[in-house]
Parts: sequence; C-alpha cells; structure tokens
Amino acid sequence: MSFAVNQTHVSAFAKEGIVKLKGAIDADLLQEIQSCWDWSVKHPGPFATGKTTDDQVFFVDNGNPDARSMYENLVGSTSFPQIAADLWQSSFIGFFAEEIFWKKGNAGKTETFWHQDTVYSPWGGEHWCNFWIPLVPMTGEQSIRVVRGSHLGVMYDGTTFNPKDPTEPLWGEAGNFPRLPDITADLERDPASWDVVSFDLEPGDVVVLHPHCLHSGGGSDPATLPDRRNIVLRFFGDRSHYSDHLPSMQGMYDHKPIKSASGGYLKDGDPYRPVYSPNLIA
Ligand SMILES: O=C(O)CCC(=O)C(=O)O
Ligand SMILES: [Fe+2]
Repeated sequence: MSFAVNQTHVSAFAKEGIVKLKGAIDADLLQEIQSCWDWSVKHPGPFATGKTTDDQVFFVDNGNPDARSMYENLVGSTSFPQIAADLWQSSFIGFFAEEIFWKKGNAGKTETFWHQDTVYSPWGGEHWCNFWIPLVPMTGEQSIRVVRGSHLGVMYDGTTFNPKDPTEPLWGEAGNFPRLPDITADLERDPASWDVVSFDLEPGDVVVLHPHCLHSGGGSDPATLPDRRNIVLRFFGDRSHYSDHLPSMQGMYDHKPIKSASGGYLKDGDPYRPVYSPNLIA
C-alpha cells in the first residue's frame, strides 16, 4: 500500500520536526506490525529495560540484534522507506532499528521523560526520523509530544530516566551539553511555556518526528488508556552522518565501532552508511 506524501507534510516535517500521516498503515500491515511487537515483548534484547510481569508493565526495548532480520523484512514490505524519501527528497534510505514501548497498570503511568534521541546516539544530520506507530487509540497527551521546531535547536544532555529526577544528566561533566530543562514542570506551571505539538491517533496512523526534537511519551491510564502500546521504526537518508559527539561510557551507552559500507569503520562526519543498512529504495 502506498501513501501519498504531499507538500503540506513535507513542509510541516521540515519546519516543525513532526507530521501526522493519517491512515498510512492498512489493516494487514497493522497486523504484521502487531505480530512483530508481540515477538519483541516475548524476546527482550540486550538493551531491554523494565518488566512485563502480571498486569504491571513498563517495558522498553531498543535495537534487539535478534529482531533485526524480522524488522528488516517488515520495513522492506512497507512504503515507509518511500514515504521517508518523499518527505526528504532523499535518494538513500536506510533502516536504523526498532524501539518497543509497552506501559500498563500503575507501573506504566510514568511518562517517557522529555529527551532528544540524538544525545544517546553517535549520529546526526537532517535526515533522521522516527516512524512512531500507535497500536491502540491515544490522545495527543498520551501519544508522542514534541517541542515544535526543536529539531533545529540545541542539543541538551540526556536524562538517565530516573523517576526521582526526570532531568538527571546522562553525561554530566563528561559531556558538554546544557542540562535538560524540566519541561513537564514548566508545562504544569504554565501550559504555554513550551510550544508543544501532538496528535490524537488511531491504529493505522503514523507520526513521523525528527529524533533531535525534544519529545516525551505519555503513560498508561487505568481509566482511559489501560494498555499503552506503540513501536518506533527509525530511518535515515542522504543527509545523515556518523558523529563523534558522545563521551565514552561503559554499559548500555557504550558505542561500538560501526563497520562502514565503504570499508573500515565510520569516522566523525562520514555519511552514515553502515555495512548492514542497504539502500531500501534502490
Ligand atoms: O512513546 C514513547 O513513550 C516515547 C517515544 C520516544 O522516545 C521515541 O520515539 O524516540
Ligand atoms: Fe525518544
């Protein structure tokens, strides 16, 4: 199935860093995506966090190597690469990885704290996007929210996602990033303090956002959203590069050298073309 990207989508994404593609996923594809999501929650990868026991869930998995071929097959059967190419006028589209979110019961009430993905990742550039895909209906407050235009702005430090301190710096003195503002607290005090964009969504819709946008995700809600499920598929295009902006750190944020499609390993400023990411629109 193909989805017609129009000029309004193109300029919204370029200017605001986010765009809603209403009904971009048909019923068959939605079922396939749901099956992949089911597989992922049953087979957590090495970077999975949280728990999926009983009716209390806060689960996030990211880039499970065992799931890679499944997600490559999935995205290869969709028009997502072509949609990304049309949004950017890009002649190269690579698939980066999946991220899985599941929140349920009281454990799932916590929002995904405001952050930018780029301060966790050794890459940058204009051509990066998250296809943020809801598997249940959600309001704009419950789905994904971004600060309008922040994909063009500063890179803040990451958060450690510590519930006791939502802006606890990830890199701190090891990096050279300003601490994240407490956007949630600011918005509670004054809803107009940040220009936030979000959309009410149904399964079948896709939100495409630039991962450098300041963004946050909602939580589950016993009354209105008992079981919050979504998946994120990340792509990159012509104007994407490897970037050496992160300090080194042991553990889950340790970045291993990445083999380049042109031989050797990616270096700072190289076009982001890992050996494992063929051009999906060639
Ligand atoms: O859905 C969420 O809770 C967060 C999504 C997110 O952080 C992302 O798409 O990068
Ligand atoms: Fe994110």
